[in-house]
Amino acid sequence: MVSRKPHQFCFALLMFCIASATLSAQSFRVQCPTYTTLHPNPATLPAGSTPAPGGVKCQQISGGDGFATMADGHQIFLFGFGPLSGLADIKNGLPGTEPASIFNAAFTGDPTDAVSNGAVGLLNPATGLVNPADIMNAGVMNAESPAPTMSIDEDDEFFLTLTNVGMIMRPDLFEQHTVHFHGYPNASSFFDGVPDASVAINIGGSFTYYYTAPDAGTYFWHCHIAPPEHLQMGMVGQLYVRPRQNRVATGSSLWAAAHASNIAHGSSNGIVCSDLLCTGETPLPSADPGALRAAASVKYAYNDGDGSTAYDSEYPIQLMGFDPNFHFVGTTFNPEGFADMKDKYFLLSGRGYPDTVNPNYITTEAADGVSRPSQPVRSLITIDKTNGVTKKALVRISDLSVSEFSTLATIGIPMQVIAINARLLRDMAGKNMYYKTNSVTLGGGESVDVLLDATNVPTGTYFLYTTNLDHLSNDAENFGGQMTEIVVK
Ligand SMILES: [Cu+2]
Repeated sequence: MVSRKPHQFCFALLMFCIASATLSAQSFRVQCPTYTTLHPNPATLPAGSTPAPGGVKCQQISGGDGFATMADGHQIFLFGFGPLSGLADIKNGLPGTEPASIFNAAFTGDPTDAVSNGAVGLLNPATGLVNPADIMNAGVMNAESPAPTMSIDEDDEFFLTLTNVGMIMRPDLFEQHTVHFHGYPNASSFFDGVPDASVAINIGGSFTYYYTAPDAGTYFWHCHIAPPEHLQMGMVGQLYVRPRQNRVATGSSLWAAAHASNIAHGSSNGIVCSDLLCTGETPLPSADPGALRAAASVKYAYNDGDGSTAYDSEYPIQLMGFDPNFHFVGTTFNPEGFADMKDKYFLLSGRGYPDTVNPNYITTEAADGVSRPSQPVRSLITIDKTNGVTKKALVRISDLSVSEFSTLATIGIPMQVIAINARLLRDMAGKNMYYKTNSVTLGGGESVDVLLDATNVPTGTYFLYTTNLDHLSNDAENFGGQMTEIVVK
């Protein structure tokens, strides 16, 4: 553990004064409408019309700083994002994205206990007004690694509010932050988070990003202010969109669901799909539609039309790394050499082995003496052959490392690659181009979806690990880094 220094308390006090002054000049707000033009109140629809598929989802995050604990016990300073809604789900390692009804119910309790999923400090859902004191109490030093996970379903509208609470350990910095959905089919650059072409969020301000969800897939997100610095310092998170095919009823085909969706969006024959919510191609009808829904527990990675991306459980895993020297100078007011950056902690979703298989969230005591959830995402993969229908696990691998390429490999369980960079591997004739391998290599800004199929695999514990052997370490120590376990039972 790093000992806490008296000067840290002085910084904290100074930052609090600055933050208070800033707060009086600006305002925090959230935006999470229950109904929208695309998702109107069903009670107001003309008789006989079908409600639009999907719904309104919301999430609020803080942009600020915090600490995380590495597998060797070292505390590392973060510029990062923390949860201001969905706290209970995030503490359980899940996405913090909630339907409007839950988000608008407002948060109850102590943020460090994370017992409810409502929006912190929300005073009035109609006006979006929040209590700034609640936001600061919850948001200061609550940065997590990775940043809060987001997950939406195709046809959803997503309202994401970023609130910049300032970096209390670095009161000399007046850092803006943004949210950039990498590789995402955004309707407008305004919500793309690239500051040169859009807006950036100042300390004491909030901004609500708006997204539709046209294409299922595994994406990821990060801050786009001084990317080498803010990404290295921890402002990276996971994002995925679940396909329409999950909503297909047993015994019916995705074709029928797409048909109904198109009718609901104004098509007279149910085939033309030209609005915002239907930019993806409609899959061909399956030869055996009933097989698409073997059980209610089965989900799909993509709109495959043939059930080939079905799985029982999913595990988002983000490849990333920290350079402790860079983080040290980042908290000690020294200049950072971007070109000298070299990761020494190699992480799966903010943790090095054996922390990757820790079934609990990991907390870190910050400079104010309060322990907060710091690394909530577990990477222990479990495939239950007894109760599973498909006996497959979907691993959504994304890479947001700033300095390294990484290879992830398995022994004993082949990986079937079904998609790269949120695109199903399928040729123009509709044939699957999936392939089996025992390793995938990703650079920063790439994602791969793989299915682990345990059908013919004996029960036991297997490993998902990097074959970059220097990445199997926690800084100086051996036996750590980018590795996790796959339990087949
Ligand atoms: Cu940032």
